[in-house]
Amino acid sequence: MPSHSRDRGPRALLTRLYRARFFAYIVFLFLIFYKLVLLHNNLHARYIDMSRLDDVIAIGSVMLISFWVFWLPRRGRLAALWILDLILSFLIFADLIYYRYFGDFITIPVLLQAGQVGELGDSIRSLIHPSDLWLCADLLLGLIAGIFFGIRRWRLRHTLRNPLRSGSLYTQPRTYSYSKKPSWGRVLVRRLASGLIIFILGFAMTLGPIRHYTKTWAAGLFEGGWWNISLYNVTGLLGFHYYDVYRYAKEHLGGKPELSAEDQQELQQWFEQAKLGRVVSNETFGAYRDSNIIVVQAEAFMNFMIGKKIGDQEITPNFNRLMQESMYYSNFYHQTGQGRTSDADFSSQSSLHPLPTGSVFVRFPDHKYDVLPSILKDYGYETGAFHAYESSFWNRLNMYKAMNYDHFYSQADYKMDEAIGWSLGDKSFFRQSLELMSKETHPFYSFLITLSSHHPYTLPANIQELDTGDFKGTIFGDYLQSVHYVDAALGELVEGMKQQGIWDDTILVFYGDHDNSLQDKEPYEQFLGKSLTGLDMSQIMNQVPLLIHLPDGQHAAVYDEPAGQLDMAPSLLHLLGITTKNYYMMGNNLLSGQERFVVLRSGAFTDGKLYYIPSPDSRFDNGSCYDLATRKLADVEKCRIPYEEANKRLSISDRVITEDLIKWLRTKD
Ligand code: GP9
Ligand code: MN
Repeated sequence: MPSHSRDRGPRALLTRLYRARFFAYIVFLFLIFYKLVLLHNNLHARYIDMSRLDDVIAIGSVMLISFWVFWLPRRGRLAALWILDLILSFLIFADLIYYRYFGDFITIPVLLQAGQVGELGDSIRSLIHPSDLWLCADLLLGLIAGIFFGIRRWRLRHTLRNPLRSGSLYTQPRTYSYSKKPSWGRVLVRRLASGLIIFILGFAMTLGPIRHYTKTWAAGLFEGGWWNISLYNVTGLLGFHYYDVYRYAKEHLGGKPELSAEDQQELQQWFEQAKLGRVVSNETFGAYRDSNIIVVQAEAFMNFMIGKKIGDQEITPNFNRLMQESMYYSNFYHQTGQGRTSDADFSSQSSLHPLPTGSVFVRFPDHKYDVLPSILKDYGYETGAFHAYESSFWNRLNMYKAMNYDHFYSQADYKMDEAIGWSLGDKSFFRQSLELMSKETHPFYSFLITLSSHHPYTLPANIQELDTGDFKGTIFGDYLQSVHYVDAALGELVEGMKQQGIWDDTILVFYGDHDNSLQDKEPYEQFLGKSLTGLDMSQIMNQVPLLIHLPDGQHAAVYDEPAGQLDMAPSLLHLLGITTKNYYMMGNNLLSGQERFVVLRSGAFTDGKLYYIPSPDSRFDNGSCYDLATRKLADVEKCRIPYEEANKRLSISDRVITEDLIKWLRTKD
């Protein structure tokens, strides 16, 4: 036994704690748990409260990742705990920042596209709050303590070795009884056993409650996997990351899952049924055969400010004017997930849902899809994608090749004569894109992706033309300012098309890719001058505008029925007279006159009468089922049948993408 009898006072206490086997470990557990709670309280996720069982999962999951430190000698163990603390704190911090922007957690596929983080520099800086510094306070203390004990140890050794020179003869009595030092064998067994016990405890504390959840209210959650927030609600943050690693490994390292005969039949039946509603021959079918098509996918361009004014200035005067001679879909939804811009692109071109995690562009660019550019190329179109940014972003270079575009004009093809935000301003981007298009043969299909209204929405002062009034100096004001600029660029694009003589034989499509990531309700209430319900906010954040201008300005009207990004490809093909009966698409044909059902990636859906918002705990009956006629909550049972259809669609789409099923389905045609 060490003879501590003479050691009293805070220094001695510190030394004893330092030597105690479990003390540092318990402090470590407590710190990481505290940080997980800190993160959780910062999420402001609706419905999610941390219960006692969630606390057990959180502590258990920390034990699962740290049990092995007991296999190390004491100093190694302390160093390992500090390093683990560093890594986990960084993970929590990264998740926090990511959540503030995307409302989601980082996953392996997202990390695979992490090359993009550099470009998000300004956005990231604006998302860090000073209070986040608490996440690293203990690391600093740990470092100071490490240095303190290091120096102390060095001095003690020095003194023991050289008592006279150090002049500290009386330090010698601070001795320990080394004679009773336990044998190596015993030390080893003790270390192994401690680690093992922590592992078993951690395992039981993590998986026990999760198993309980999945046997009760979270049944089917892991099979569906359509929303990471629901998973987090069950597994906690670390559990979510373990599961994400497992899911990724299973998907990419294991063999392809076998499609059962039953699944095959269900899949084929679903697509057959979808065809019946989509493939119709009416007066609009082929009415614009061989027209050129220009599709503009506008960055973070939402629907709530369409037709609205600030002071006496319209936010989107050009869009509003164009609306008079176009088909405007006032209840059009973006259906994106983590893949943001690339998801909007994927869904609009392929008429499939994006994936619950990561971007299809990054994860499965090599799989087979029935996409607009490839189909139109088969029908004699010259096809091009235009985006004045790095060609590798969102893995576009690879994906666009796979989508069969004839050209992909990226940053290197543009003259940087109007620097805004990440790249070239949209006005110059449109002007130069029109020049590039003028070299193409007719008919052509051009897909343009804008960038000037990207988060954090700061425009150079000399091009700010909107007086944002009370919103001046806020990010919401900057957002309005930037969409006002994009709207002006749209006006110039229309003028440019007229000057180039293509206005009368080109279908112009304009839609927003996704929301602006500004989730605080207050500025929307202030801007719209009314208080907003959960339903209002959900629609605001999920609706983007869709405008289709036909060459002769026909069918101009406001269309209120719901629609979504998946509907673009089948609708355009219909107008061109290209049947979609041989394609595997899941969206609606907006011109078929059929009732429409729109499913969002979160599992929310609407048929125009009902609007369902899922609960993060993924329990159907905890979701909110709204009656759109009264805009009041209805009996959730009213949403049950469409809820099942929505989940079926999402899971069919996921299987088609991840298992490369279009290739297989073709062999059955
Ligand atoms: C960059 C642009 C932005 O190329 O597509 O992507 P986002 O951050 O909106 O997904
Ligand atoms: Mn985007």
